[in-house]
Amino acid sequence: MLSASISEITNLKAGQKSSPIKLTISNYSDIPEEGYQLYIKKKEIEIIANDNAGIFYGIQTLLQLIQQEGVKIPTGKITDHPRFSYRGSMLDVSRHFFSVKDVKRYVDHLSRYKMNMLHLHLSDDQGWRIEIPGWERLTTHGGSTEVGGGTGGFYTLDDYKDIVAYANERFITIVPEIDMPGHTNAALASYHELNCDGKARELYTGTEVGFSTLCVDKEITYTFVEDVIRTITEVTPGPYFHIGGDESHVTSDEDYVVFVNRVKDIVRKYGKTMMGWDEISHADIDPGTIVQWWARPENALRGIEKDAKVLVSPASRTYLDMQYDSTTYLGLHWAGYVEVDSAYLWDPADMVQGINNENIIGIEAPLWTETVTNMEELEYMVFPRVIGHAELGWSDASDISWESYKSRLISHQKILDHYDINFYKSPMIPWQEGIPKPGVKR
Ligand code: TNX
Repeated sequence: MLSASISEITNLKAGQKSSPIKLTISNYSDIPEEGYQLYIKKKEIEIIANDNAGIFYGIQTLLQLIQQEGVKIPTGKITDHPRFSYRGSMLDVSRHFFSVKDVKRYVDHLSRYKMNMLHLHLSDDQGWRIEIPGWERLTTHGGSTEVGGGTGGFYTLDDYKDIVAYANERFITIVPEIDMPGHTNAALASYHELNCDGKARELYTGTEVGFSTLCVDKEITYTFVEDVIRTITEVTPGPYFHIGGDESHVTSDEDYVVFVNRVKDIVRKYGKTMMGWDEISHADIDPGTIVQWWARPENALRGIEKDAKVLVSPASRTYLDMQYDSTTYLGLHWAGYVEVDSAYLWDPADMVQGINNENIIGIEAPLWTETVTNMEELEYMVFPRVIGHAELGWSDASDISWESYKSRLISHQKILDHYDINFYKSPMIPWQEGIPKPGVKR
């Protein structure tokens, strides 16, 4: 359960008396959920917490200290806990498919920064990426391509369970998304009966958005949606199911509300909390629904009026597919350029009047993959920005400081190099050249 490298360092189990590293879970009234206290003494290190997650995060901190400082680390006490309960990233595996191995590597990256949610965008116009028994063509046909015309791919239910279990061991919850009623061309190409005109669409490998919709008037649509939601929720232990709901430009406003209202009942029937992009606040959403604010703050505010919680993902700050500057060789810039400072230097609860700490469940940084085709490119767009997003999710606003962050990023370079993570060497950060990798002899 705990990361391999720390068990190599300690080679001891929690509770073992003779260990110089003690891990203790008990009822500590002064430690909040997922929090921990780390005591570094001369001859002993102790981590205490109320839950496994807290111990895990204490270990991540200890590991970072050792990786940055070497085995001689300063003595002291660290008291730490997260600001928000939802700290995550999204990976679009539809526009370009990413293998189970790639997703696990991404999970590893996120877990080191104490993120606890990975949202998988499992379907879009360009590809359907998860097996649904009874609807095989979704994957055999709808999963057979991707942006640019590559061969795509999909996860079997066993693959998906494997990802869920791997993430769970690192205290990361998988949030599955099936985007609907728009962004559904891959499904509409696979089953003609899902189209209002009964005609199957062609597979799509371009990057336009907003041209597809499920047929809101047909009962088969809801049979389909229910099969999909039942199948996926059965293999998803986490509390959420994300229904997408963005950019349904060819669904009428009336149809959109009818559709989301019906899907809402299905999600509830299978015991999950519904999440969706901010447009879903137009529907009669239940209290506690999670509205993911990406574009329109007025949609998030409408959600709050309906007692929804807001997941903060404004494109201009959190979109990992936005270019760093005009010279970035990957990515898009419709929401502007997002350099390392603008990804980090903001407060989720101080962006829009009326979207306050108590309305916010957390922050998520999405990576859309229209232009991102492999792990190396993924890491280049994600790092170092996601480190800043992780800090915004974890630390109080009063602890956010650009000067301190900059110097901490420099010391993180060692860690990024150690794990062979490709990252953008922003000119804003005075990176150190040619640091030898730990363990590599010259
Ligand atoms: C908008 S963000 C989209 C995605 C695109 C992304 C590209 C959102 C809910 N919809 O379909 O991939 O922009 O940046």
